[in-house]
Amino acid sequence: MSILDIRVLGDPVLRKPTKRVTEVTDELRKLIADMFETMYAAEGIGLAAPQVGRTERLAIVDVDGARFVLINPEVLESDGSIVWEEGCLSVVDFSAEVKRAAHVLVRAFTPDEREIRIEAEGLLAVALQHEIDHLDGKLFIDYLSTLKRRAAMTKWEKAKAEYPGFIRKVRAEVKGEHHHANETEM
Ligand code: K1U
Ligand code: ZN
Repeated sequence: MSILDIRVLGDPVLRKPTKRVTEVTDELRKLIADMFETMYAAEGIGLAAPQVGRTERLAIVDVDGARFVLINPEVLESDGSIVWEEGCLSVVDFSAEVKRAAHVLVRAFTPDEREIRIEAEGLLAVALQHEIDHLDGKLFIDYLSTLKRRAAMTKWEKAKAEYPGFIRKVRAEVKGEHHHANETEM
């Protein structure tokens, strides 16, 4: 398995609608395994294919051990509203409150091509909506007021120099590792 580079705000791939998956190939299974490794290394609870530069309608989530691979997911039903402080692995060092549906019913396919329906509330509902938005080229900052969005973009203008080519490198976390000043990083 490999840790993939994460694409950050400004990369056009994050704004492209994705293409439905028509066949689960070995290459797609490898992508799913790599996405899990990347998500865990980045300490996320979800990851969508465009975030690793891909155009398939595919995302993964793991909220408190509720782990799902979502192939061609769609929200079938939604109701109520909930406000949650969201972050995004592609919008580094920024979080904001977003209003979403409180309950969702999501339909998706698994890698063994079974149809699943996920009824969710709380953080799982928020994460599912966040990931499905990624597959439609939408980011959580799109929901912010003009003022808050401008503040986010101003912060990002300064930070983006750290991500040449809109690429965020994710390092594997090594257990028991300590960082010391003047130590050479390999
Ligand atoms: O798609 C992504 O960018 C992943 C994103 C999903 C998400 C988190 C919180 C609310 C909505 C969607 C993240 O995992 S960001 C990491 C993070 O902020 C977080 C990690 C653990 C618990 C809660 C949030
Ligand atoms: Zn995100």
